[in-house]
Amino acid sequence: MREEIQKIKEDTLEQLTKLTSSEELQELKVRVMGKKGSLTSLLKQMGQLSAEERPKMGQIVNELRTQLEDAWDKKWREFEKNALESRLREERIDISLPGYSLPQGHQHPLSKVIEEIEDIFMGMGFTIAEGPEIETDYYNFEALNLPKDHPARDMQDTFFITEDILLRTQTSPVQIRTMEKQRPQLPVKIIAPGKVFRNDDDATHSPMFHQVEGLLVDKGVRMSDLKGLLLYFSRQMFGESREIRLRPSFFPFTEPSAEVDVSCMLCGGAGCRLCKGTGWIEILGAGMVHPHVLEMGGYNPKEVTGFAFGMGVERIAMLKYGIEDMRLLFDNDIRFLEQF
Ligand code: 2NL
Repeated sequence: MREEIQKIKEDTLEQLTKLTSSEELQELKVRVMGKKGSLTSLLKQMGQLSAEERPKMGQIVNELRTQLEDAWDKKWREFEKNALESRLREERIDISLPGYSLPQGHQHPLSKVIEEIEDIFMGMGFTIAEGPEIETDYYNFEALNLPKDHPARDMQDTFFITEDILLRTQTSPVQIRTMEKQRPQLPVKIIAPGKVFRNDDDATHSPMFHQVEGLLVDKGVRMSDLKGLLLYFSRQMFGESREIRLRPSFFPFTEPSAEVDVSCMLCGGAGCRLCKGTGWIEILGAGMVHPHVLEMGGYNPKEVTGFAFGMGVERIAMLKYGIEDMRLLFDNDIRFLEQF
């Protein structure tokens, strides 16, 4: 029996060196220690041994068992290690290889101009207000001092959805809504950027365009505050050496009202094709908020005053980037857009 044990040991250790996979190792274990394994059947014969041989043999078999178990544990770890290493080798990534470069997009020139305007006014403590593009007659006209029979309500220009619901023709309704919401708090200091809609469409008009309006309501706000703010804005937007001038004008929602020109950014005021020889370019409309409009917003015109202004973003973008045809801003031609 001792010889048989010795043989099992030698055979097993010998076969162990020839194994190439953990599956083969598992098979070998079954062949030796499984139910019908060589060592198992040997153990079954132990009953035939004499009482004094039995414990000795038991000890030998146990030692062998421990020895074999250690051996294949070692082999098992070796296979695991090899498997891991070959996986690491196969899945290796060359991180020094440059990635595929994707074409980089960027903001639309109109978005850039809107953000630039927002940044300038936020720098002066204004917050940004937004509101619906579909409005009621009340917020778009009535509250802005344009009653139903008012001649400045050009019905041809407004997209009506029903008799009372329309696409906003300016962003002023946002400002009325903001006043309503935050009264009686002071100051109201907001800009309202966004899409507006008018029913005309030709080389110089688009049915959808963008506006930024501004509103400041507080105690003691004066026309000179408006003028100083617009001069600062013009210089930030078009260059430090710009000057502005205000020409008397009319808007139903401001009194007095003015149209604001900036000295020509192309010729500096000498006169050129862009400013049509005048040296000045109109950039926005503004004025002191009409007392009736303050009232509609929930403020007492005897206690507070305010100024407001409005500008067309497409026009500002065209002036800033020297774009001659507004339709280019809406065509989405990549050859045009790439230039910004
Ligand atoms: C222009 C002129 C302007 C306003 C917009 C305004 C808003 C409120 C009250 C008073 Cl809530 N006024 N907005 C004032 C003056 C001019 O826009 O030519 N825009 C392109």
